[in-house]
Amino acid sequence: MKLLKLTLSILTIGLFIACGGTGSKEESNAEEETMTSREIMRQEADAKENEPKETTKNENEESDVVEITIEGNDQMQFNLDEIKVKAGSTVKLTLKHVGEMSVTQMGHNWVLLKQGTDIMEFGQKAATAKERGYIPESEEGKVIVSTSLLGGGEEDTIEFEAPKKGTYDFICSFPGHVALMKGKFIVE
Ligand SMILES: [Cu+2]
Repeated sequence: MKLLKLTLSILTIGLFIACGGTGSKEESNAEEETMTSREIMRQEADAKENEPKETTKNENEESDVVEITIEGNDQMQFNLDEIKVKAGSTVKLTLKHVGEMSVTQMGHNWVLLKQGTDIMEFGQKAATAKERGYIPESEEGKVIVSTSLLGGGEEDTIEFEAPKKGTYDFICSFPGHVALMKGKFIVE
């Protein structure tokens, strides 16, 4: 390809010289510069052609993202008691506190727990960890992922890889809420 362009350049210069006349040398130089800048433009265009392919690949990867919105209200309830996702997907979960009560009265979080965790026991220990958003340090190993603790009107979005196939518990770990605010997170 380069050889062809070089040949074309030489031919062009040759043509100008053959045409003769005053200022032909300057013109041929100008033409040569044009060829060079064209070549650069061509290379840039080639580089751009490769970009959309990468974008397409990214779009395919992004199609595995599952967006979930779960709400918590002033009546100490989640609006979902079951969430199903496919194994291998990326979960983008938003917790919305749709109530009006403050975070100290009616705080909500969404905590996904590892299999085999006793949710009532977790809830009891969580109640003592106010300064840590009710995720006690001693129980951190049992948490797959959690949102921040929210008051009325607030929301938080977290993104995580779905754990391996199976059924998991999710809860709100605010004191006293686990009894009502809980559900199953199913990876299939
Ligand atoms: Cu709650």
